[in-house]
Amino acid sequence: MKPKILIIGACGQIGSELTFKLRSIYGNDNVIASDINPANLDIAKPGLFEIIDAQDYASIKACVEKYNIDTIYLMAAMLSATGEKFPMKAWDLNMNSLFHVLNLAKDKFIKQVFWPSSIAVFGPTTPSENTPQHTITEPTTVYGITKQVGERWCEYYNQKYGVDVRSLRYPGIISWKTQPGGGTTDYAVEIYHKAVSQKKYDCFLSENTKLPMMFMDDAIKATIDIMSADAKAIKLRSSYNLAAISFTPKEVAQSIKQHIPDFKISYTPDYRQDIANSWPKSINDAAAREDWNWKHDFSLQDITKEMLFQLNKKCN
Ligand code: AKB
Repeated sequence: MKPKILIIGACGQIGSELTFKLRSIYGNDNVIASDINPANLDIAKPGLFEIIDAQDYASIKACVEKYNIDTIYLMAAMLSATGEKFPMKAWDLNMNSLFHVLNLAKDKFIKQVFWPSSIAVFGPTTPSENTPQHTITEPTTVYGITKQVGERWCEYYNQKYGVDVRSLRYPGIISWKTQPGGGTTDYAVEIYHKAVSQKKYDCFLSENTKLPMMFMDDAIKATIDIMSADAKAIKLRSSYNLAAISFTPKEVAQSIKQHIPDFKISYTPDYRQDIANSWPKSINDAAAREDWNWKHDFSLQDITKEMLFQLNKKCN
């Protein structure tokens, strides 16, 4: 039986590509895209689209009933950099939306939930290389706090109420179709756009800031794999560490120079440097690899080649 899916925040960086992929697997009629902003409607076309504010329980529930939804992917969130500017808004959006969806599952309106966590659950006291699944999580950003607390609530709803919730700690995600917004890892997308349009980029992180990263295709594969895995295989109901590669701004600039030799990079670190400094450099995702056979495909070289190819095609 095919799931009947609602994606909340379907027009964001990950939501837009997830919508496209899920529709290609389950059909346009089985995947309802929703977003708070009607101006984003085009991103979700062709297919069913609803305007939903992730903080409005009544409108999520009405949509679930209208389409007999059994699965929700909650992709709406305020990310790390914007969250530092609007701490209470980040808290309200990230927590209220999670509770709405978990409560719909607890009350048996839906059967399954996907909720993204992040490497932002970690903080300066976490071991920063090969960060283990179970370790110190003392985040110093509001976004990280919402993700850390959210993980606890996911596990709680699973253990107390049997909610089938699944979650991944995404690293920085690199994509060419939709730009990210408000994150600390956004530089790793901007750099490719600027390389193609201006052959230069002023990076808001310093040259040796190493962070865990992943190509969008790998992130979508991981999301769909964890959601379609046998429930018994999903042993962690908080959130799984998920890794692909790690690199610094200098390393990504070098990989771009192999294709655009006159590309120039400069560095003007801003408030996002402190956030990046508090996050791990690399992640140990052995649990995901063991429990549901996670495996990434894209190296930095593969990502650079694909990003430059696709962005050049878009520009011409
Ligand atoms: C951010 O930079 O805030 C996000 C994340 C790592 O969760 N991309």
